[in-house]
Amino acid sequence: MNDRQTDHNARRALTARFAWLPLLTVALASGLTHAAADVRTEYADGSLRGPQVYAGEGFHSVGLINESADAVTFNVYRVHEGVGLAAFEQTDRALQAALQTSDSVPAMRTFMQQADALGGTVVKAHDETDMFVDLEEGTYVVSASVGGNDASKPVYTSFMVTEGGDQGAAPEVTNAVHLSDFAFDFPATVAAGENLWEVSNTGEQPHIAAFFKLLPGKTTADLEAFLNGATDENTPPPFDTSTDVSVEALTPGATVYLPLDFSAGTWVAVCFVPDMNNPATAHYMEGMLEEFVVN
Ligand SMILES: [Cu+2]
Repeated sequence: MNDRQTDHNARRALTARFAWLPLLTVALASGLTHAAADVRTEYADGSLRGPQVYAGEGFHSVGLINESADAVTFNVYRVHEGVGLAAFEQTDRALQAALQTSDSVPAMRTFMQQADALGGTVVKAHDETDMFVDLEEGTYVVSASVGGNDASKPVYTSFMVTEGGDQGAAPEVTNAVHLSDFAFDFPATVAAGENLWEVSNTGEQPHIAAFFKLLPGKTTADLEAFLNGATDENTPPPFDTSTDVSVEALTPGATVYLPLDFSAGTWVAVCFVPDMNNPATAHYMEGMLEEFVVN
């Protein structure tokens, strides 16, 4: 990436996209009515609150509630047995810091030894996103980072999942996409509006999906040139910087059900995770960059 100042806000927005955990926004249609989520986590006044225990394995809704006036990035993690919460938070903070450097692979490997990343998203100010997670007995952590670009200082809450209660079934969806090494398989055309998506990581590395809506007349090649720093410093971003949609990190084998809201237009899905076997290369350079049309 180059350091040239194109448009400050656009650059700032773009910088946020280069970390694979603290990404972006799912722009949920406002005015949606939410059934109360099974597990409600709430960000307000700089801290994140949630239940300490949830009784119920299987698929359950995790409410990502943002009471603040800023966009907040939420991530959900399952912590491996024997890993303390303090150790996990230290590992996650170290990863967030490492993602801003050119060699984040050691921090990624440490993270993957300690926890699974189960997805997440950015929630707009004063909004809520409910995602469905396949809960198992064990310890879960939810993190929240303001603005998606202050990833070194997430706040956390954790809860234990115990047996009993409802055994949740997977929700029915009409949209599904797989994240593999190194490709997406989005349908060629997608219906506009908010839809629940089943997103699965079928690869052996962590993946994300950041979405860029191309401006009229711009192409995927224009986006690639911009992402690679190959465009002139006076060239504005070829995408709409006001419509952020993303799926946060999923570790191999993880599946999340997440509402995504695409407006009509041409979109490009991009994965910025560095190749763990080739750290100088991001997944999007190896095939995880795919265009699809929304109408
Ligand atoms: Cu990837």
